[in-house]
Amino acid sequence: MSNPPRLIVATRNAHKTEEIRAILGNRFEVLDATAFPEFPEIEETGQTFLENARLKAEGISRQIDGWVLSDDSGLEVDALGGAPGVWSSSFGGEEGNHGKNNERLLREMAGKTDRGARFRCTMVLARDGKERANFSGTVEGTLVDALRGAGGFGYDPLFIPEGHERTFAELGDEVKNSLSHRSRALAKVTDWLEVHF
Ligand code: ITT
Repeated sequence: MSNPPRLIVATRNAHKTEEIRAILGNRFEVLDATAFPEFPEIEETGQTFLENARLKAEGISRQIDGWVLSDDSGLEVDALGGAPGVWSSSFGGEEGNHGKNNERLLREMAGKTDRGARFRCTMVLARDGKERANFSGTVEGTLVDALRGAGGFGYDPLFIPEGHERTFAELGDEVKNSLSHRSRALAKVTDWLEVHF
């Protein structure tokens, strides 16, 4: 049997890679920054998920040969006018500190009756420094007023997806990966790759 095709995920967030690996199963060999010492640091200077996803996919694929997939994602909260959005990973003041991010979200949502929110994920596929296609996926839901559950990452302990009563962190990986923003974007990626790979 031949080896599955390689997909290089333009991320340093191990949780994203784990989810992408779990969703794709054995259809692709999924690698990320940990497999490449030369993985460049990409500054996310974009104002939208798509701009940042482009910067990551094109930047990494300029340095590394093969199909590169980026994931720019975040939480949009209705009562906060769509914040934290593209700034989700540093909302609490420190890049990638999920505890501080959740503390700030709880603080800003205290007493708010509109609890609507969605996760959004935008993915870009690139090769040789150029975008080849982009995709996105969302999942609607509501925010709870205290952390619930130990699974997932980021804002998962505060987010109940539509049609459920438990947070992503309580529902666990299998349920999350069956309906998340990431899995919805990834379904479009795999459809595209089946035609173009
Ligand atoms: P890379 O840029 O290296 O991929 P990152 O974590 O900085 O990693 P983003 O800039 O896309 O990635 O920010 C994503 C943030 O959005 C992440 O840190 C979480 O705060 C939030 N987020 C995205 N997807 C999530 C999910 O499935 N569950 C919970 N929070 C999520």
